[in-house]
Amino acid sequence: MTQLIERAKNFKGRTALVSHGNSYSYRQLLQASQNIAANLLEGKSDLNEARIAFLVPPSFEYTAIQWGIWAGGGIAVPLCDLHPLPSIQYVLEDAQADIVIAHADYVGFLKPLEAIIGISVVGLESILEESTSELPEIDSARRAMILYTSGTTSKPKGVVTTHANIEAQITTLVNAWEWEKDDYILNILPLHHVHGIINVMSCALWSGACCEFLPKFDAEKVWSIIESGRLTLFMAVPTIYYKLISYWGEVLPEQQKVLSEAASKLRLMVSGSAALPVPVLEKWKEITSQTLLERYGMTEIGMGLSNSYRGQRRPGHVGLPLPGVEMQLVDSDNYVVGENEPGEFQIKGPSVFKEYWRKPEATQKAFTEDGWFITGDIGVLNNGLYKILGRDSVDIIKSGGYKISALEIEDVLRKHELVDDCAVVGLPDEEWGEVVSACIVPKKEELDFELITGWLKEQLPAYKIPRNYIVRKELPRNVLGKVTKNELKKMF
Ligand code: MCA
Ligand code: AMP
Repeated sequence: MTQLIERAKNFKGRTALVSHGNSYSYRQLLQASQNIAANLLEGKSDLNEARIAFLVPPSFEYTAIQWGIWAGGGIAVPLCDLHPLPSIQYVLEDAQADIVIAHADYVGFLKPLEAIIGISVVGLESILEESTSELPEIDSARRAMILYTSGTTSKPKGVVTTHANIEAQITTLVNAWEWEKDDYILNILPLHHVHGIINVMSCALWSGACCEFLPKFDAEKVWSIIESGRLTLFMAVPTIYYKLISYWGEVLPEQQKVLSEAASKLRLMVSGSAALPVPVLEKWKEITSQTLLERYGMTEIGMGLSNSYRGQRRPGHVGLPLPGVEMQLVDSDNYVVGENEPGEFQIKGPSVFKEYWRKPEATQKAFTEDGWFITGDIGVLNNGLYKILGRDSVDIIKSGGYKISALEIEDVLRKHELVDDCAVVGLPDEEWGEVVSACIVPKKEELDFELITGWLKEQLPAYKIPRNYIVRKELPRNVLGKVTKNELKKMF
């Protein structure tokens, strides 16, 4: 049994999750996950790290499936409900998953994959049926989860974490942010990324606290839950704070007072996944009296740096390494830099992932010879706290907290019959952080962007679709023929 599941036995009578208006105790969660494990095992003694994918919106059932896979010895591969079929197919094939568990809303959507890639689509109801089985002993060094994240290659890579990695990612946050069993958090984030899975849901469950799911972000609903007074903690990406501020700006002054008062009562509000613009931090403080705690993390490492829970939270900074996280900043020759000198973050510690799934070369390239994970993020130590300055690659875009590979979008766009060539960049944006933008060299004079957008939506999730287009006869290139993306950004 993994530690996270084992600990739940201490909290059996407490509420673990609130989902679709129903409350579920830790006892119910344990029971449901044991049924699922037994149904997955089908008489076998261990799933032996079989990849079990699942397409289930954030809910009690989502968590029970994750725990059921872990209890049976499998590797959990959560899928994104915003992704079109080709993106899902890519993940299922790459992960070599044998089965995909689907919420009723997605069974029909996934069914064609049974014929295309030979996977079995299993309905949620059947996997939840009562069943019993002996459960295997799970060594914490075993693989537990694969999350797909974009990088400097076109296609997303599967980041493999072990149970020990996940436990380290959880415990460092539980300690640093002083989680306790009476905490109550709202999850509005997708559950195929670390932010929602670890920082929100798993930290709550580790602590015996309660996590309520709101499967789709909606500013009005979030404010009304804040107003109810039941939350003690809230965590989100900067875009969400921006949207909450916009909503607050539109309500009547009496209502603003009520919302502000309610938000001021939470014990902690955290921002991360992308740079928190200082004006957003300041406006949030003005309307809620809360100084957002900004932290820095990555799918491959969990959380690395954090401003202090009790001490200083400096705007525009991400604080110091969390307990258990070793961090160094190095120059391009891999020498550690001094204070005020920019360098690249490298991270070591028990929270750092095991490998990219079936990509030994990419895994090797991601670490230095002495075992530091190379993040690709550039930062500086400024007056005792770290600040993120940017990334080493223009091909990585952060929009709404999602990490997006420009190369992936370019590869898809080039397949369109009207596109001769293209280049994709992220343009700065107050609300989204960056917005995906494309320069197209057309095959013919006329380009219909609506048509291209519609076509792209069949291949890529909405957050990867370009919002701005320009058309040029050729792309700006340097003497080596490489597209000069910083030049290109100025052309928009
Ligand atoms: C959606 N829209 C966008 C974008 N996304 N426009 C520009 N750029 C975008 N990125 C448009 C839609 O097309 C639509 O337009 C309108 O916005 C509303 O779309 P919808 O999907 O309803 O948006 P939303 O639900 O309001 O989404 C905003 C969101 C979401 C809640 C901020 O992006 C989100 O959940 N982000 C969090 C992602 C996350 O968890 N990242 C963590 C990974 P129209 O109305 O015209 O059709 S990073 C991580 O885990 C590391 C470890 C870390 O450090 O945390
Ligand atoms: P992901 O690959 O989706 O896990 O995204 C990780 C990336 O998000 C990091 O490598 C950073 O570039 C970015 N990131 C996360 N937190 C912050 C932050 N507080 N400030 C700036 N960038 C951040």
